[in-house]
Amino acid sequence: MNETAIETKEKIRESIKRGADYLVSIQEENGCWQGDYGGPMFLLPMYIGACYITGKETDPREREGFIRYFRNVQNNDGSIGLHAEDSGCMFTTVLGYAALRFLGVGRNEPELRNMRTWILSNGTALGSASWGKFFMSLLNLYPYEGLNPLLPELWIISRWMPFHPAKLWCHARQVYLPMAYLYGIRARMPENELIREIRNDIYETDYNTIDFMKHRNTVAPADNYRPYGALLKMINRIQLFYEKHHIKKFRKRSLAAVFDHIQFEDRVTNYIDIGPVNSVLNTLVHYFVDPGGWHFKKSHEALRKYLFEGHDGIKMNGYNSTALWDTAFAVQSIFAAAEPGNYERCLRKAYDFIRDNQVVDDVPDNKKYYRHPSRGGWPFSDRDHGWPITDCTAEGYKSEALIRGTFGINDQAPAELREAAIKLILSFQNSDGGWATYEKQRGGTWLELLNPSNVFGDIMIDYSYVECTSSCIQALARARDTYGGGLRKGIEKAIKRGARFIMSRQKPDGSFEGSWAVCFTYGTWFGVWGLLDAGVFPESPEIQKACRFLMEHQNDDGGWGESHISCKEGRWIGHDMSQVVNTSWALMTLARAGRGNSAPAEKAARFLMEKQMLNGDWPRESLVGVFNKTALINYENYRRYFPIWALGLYAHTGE
Ligand code: LAN
Repeated sequence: MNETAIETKEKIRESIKRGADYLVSIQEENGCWQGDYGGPMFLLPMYIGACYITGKETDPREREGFIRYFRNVQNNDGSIGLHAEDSGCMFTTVLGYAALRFLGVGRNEPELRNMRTWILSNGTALGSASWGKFFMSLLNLYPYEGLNPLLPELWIISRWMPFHPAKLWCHARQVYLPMAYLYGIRARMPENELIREIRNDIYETDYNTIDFMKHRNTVAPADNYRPYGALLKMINRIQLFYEKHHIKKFRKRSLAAVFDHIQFEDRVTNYIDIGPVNSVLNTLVHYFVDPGGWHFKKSHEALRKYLFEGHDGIKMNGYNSTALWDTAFAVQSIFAAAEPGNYERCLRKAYDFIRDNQVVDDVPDNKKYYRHPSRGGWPFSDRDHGWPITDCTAEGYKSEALIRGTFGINDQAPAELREAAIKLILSFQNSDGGWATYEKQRGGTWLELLNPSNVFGDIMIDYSYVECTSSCIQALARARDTYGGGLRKGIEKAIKRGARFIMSRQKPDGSFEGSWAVCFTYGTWFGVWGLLDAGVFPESPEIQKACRFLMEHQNDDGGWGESHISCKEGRWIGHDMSQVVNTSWALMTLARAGRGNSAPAEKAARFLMEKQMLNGDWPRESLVGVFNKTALINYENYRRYFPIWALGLYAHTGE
């Protein structure tokens, strides 16, 4: 080894140590890592709107934090985007405007003036995406006749109908559930002076003269990522006809069934609910049913768990936390990069957190409430939330196994629970060989034609994803040798089918499109690692092609950078700057695919080291998390563990 090579090795070791030390320093008392999960800009206005409707005062410090957040995220033209880095969106700008007024910001403050100008010059609140219109109806800023129906009756039709809610992606199902209830009872707050004033501000003409019926399908261009199709329009006309003539007895029964499902979801998630949107809406359901009641009180308390003070103000996070996901990756990065013995205390604590947050029971009556079994799974956040996810289960399993194996931990956690995790993963595999997120794919892909959200793509059913499939393969590959007999055979078969699914998703240019982060560097990382763990050789054409794709997109500075528009458009679109996280994924891929000694890998490692700050952290750059094609979300810790993971793999290449 020549002198510069030795020097570089030393530098990498030093950089990894600083990075790992920093990462360890921000581990929480209970052993987890977690961080800011803001980004989507429709959440905080919904929270503030819910407080306004229910008469819950916000405390002054919090109010300052909320206002600071909006000010930091607002665009120069006055608008607010669907997410923090997006250009203007009517849905979020109108709800943001109302929220700021509820918080007491004066009508004549410059940021509100700018917002009004933007709203009026972009087609007014009439063009808001459907969830915006729905929320405006609750706030009495938009009348119910201007909405397409959200029938509660759908919840009591035969389970075998191809559009039964049980077939939907659980997030869509759980959002449209309380919406159906609130629609069914036409829930809305009473009109008051401020509401009348806001109405005046967000429409061009007098509120009482607008024919809202005619605007059911009006969508501002900025909100129209998935335009209403002909089939959906026709179905909406049928629903409207039904709504006009609906039978009262039937409605009553439907509402009772819907309410039962809502209460179930609250009960099994400790009122946290699967996500922020249904958490807000379920809270409102309880308020309208019984404003002084226990359920409202518990719901509102749980809602506050979503609030988070970040660098830019106080926001509503996209989940109750990122704890399990962050902890699983932080652990794996430390293993890849450092001598685990040096971090034993930290890793043992992480182990306790992971073990204590595995889901140990199925929810009661799971079939009745359309829930897949849960026992053995891991959630994205914690056990209180309790909805297991395929890839979180896989990453939880992998990270737990690493720590347990290394330190010979022999605690109370029964081996049977680990086996349950593997069996659960097997039970989640789809017929196409891939894995979806929370459930197996249930409905047909045609249901996407009925996507009524305007702003999101791919929300109607749970699809197989390269990322989820790869994580599951990785966990199964790790578990394989532990078991014999039928289970082992099942694992082997599942891995093969999973690998075939991943191959089927490779694009002609060698890349894999990611769905849960930006975008092709993320997808390609998962695609390649999944194939490698399934036993595909690094020399195979699939892996070689994927590496070539990455190398073709490397920037001169050694880094990679992708714009979030890649996710919207499904093709590579470069960022104007290389990004630490994209670069880490690319380097992680190359290093494991046998390219760790290549010049591109070396340049990438240099790029990462140069970007590192003195305290061992890396600078905050563009948001990289994404969901449903259009919405960015912040993974605060990605820039902390992925670089050390990448540098670690790079440093150990050829050892
Ligand atoms: C998440 C968070 C975690 C994420 C990963 C585990 C990282 C991913 O690999 C699979 C998908 C999943 C589970 C995921 C799906 C979409 C979620 C739930 C979110 C991005 C967090 C918030 C988002 C949810 C849909 C937000 C509410 C908006 C709707 C359109 C319902």
